[in-house]
Amino acid sequence: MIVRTLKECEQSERRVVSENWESVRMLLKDDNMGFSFHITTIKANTETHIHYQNHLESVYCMSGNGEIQTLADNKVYKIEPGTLYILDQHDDHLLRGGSEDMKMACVFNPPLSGKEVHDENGVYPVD
Ligand code: 9YT
Repeated sequence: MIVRTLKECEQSERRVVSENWESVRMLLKDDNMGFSFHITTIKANTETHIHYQNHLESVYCMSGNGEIQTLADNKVYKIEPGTLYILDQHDDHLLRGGSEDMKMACVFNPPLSGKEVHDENGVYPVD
């Protein structure tokens, strides 16, 4: 069994900081679980274009507020504590932080290896 705390992961290379978000990747590909698990903070008043063409992701909001807009149909969905969004169609989207930072729990399949940051199209490469 493996046990890790958010605090110890935050103080390691598992914490990846980007302009609009930061993410603590607590469980990664090399753990051989078939998925990765991250605690991600989306900064308030930001907009990020994301399109995970090579990954499926589910995201659960624990605190804060924001919204997600799917670009295929321009629908906008409010995100608040208790909301889970599931990108089952590799959905191209805009993720917006609202008036407060959003704390999210994210699961990726296939798992991230840990070093990924979005490219200019909001994509992570296949590992
Ligand atoms: C919700 C989302 O995808 N945010 C971007 C960061 C991502 N969760 C990651 O790389 O950990």
